[in-house]
Amino acid sequence: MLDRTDYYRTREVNAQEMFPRTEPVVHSNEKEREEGPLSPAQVGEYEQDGFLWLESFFTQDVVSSFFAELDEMAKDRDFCDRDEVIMDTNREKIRSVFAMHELSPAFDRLTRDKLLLDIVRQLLGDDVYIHQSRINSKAGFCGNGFEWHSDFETWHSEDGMPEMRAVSASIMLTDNNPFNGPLMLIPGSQNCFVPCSGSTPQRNWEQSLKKQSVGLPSREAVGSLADRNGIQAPTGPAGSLLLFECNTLHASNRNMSPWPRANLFFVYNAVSNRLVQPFGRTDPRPEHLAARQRTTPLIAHQ
Ligand code: 6CS
Ligand code: FE
Repeated sequence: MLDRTDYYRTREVNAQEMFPRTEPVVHSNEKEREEGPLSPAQVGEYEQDGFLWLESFFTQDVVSSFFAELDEMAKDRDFCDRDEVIMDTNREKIRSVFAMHELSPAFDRLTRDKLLLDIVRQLLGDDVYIHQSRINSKAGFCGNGFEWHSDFETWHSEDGMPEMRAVSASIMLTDNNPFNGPLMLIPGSQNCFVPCSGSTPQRNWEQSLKKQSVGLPSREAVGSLADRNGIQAPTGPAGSLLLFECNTLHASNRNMSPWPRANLFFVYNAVSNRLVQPFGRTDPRPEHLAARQRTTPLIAHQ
C-alpha cells in the first residue's frame, strides 16, 4: 500500500492529459530569495523558463581534470564492467557513469562547492542532498542522444520522489556547441506534468539508461509545449553551468561532430523531499541511481 496520495499518476495504459504542477518552481520564501547568490532577475529567469545558464561558472582547468579522470576510467575494463557504468549501444564508449561523487573524492568535493550549494538552496528553500550524480558522455561521431522526457516523471514513478523539489546542476566538462549534442530544453514546460502511457517493466533501469522506452511524453504534448515557448539549447565553454528544474522537458541529439561532449550532472533534492516507495509500484532502483541511505544535508566545502 502506498504511504501517500499520488498527485502525479503516470505510466498507466491510457495517459491522462497534461495538467498544472502543484508546487512552486522556486520554493524559497521572499527573504531566502533575496539573500541568495542569484540576482532577482536570475531567479525570475529560472522560475519562468525552468532553467538558468551560468557561463564559465567554473574555470576550464577545474573541469578539465574531471574530463581527464573520466578518460582514465574509460581505459579500465574492470571499471567499465561496474553497475554504475552504462556503455553506449555499440559497447565501445562510455555513455554514463552514475554515482561519480561516490567514486571520486574530487567529484564529491564539487557537489559541496559553497556557491553552487547556496544557489541550489536559494531555489529549493531547503537543505539538500545528492539524489543522483552522473556523467553523460557523447564521444565524437557516435555518442547517442536522449529522447524528450521529464526527469521528475522517472524519479517520481521509479524512485518515489514525492514532489517537484529537486534541481539538476549540469556542469560542462567539454565545450557544448550546436554540433556536439547539447541539451535542448522547452522553456515553461516545468509548469505542466505530462503523464506518460505504458507500464514500467521490473528492473527497467537495465534498459532505460541505454535507451528510454517508457516515461516518454506523447509527441502531441511535446509539440504543444514547444509551440508555446520554443526550444532552447544553451551552448558555451567547458566550466559553464546549466541549472534545470526536475520537471523541465529536455532531450539531446546524437553527437555527429568530431568533438566529444561530456557533462557532469548533480541532482540536488530537498531533504524534505526524500524518496518514499516508488509510485509506479516497481521495486526501488539501486542506490547508485537514487540515494536512499546517504541523504544527510550537504555541508559546503570551504
Ligand atoms: O533514469 C534516470 O534517472 C535518468 N534518465 C534520464 C533520461 N535522465 C535523468 C536520469 O539520468
Ligand atoms: Fe534527463
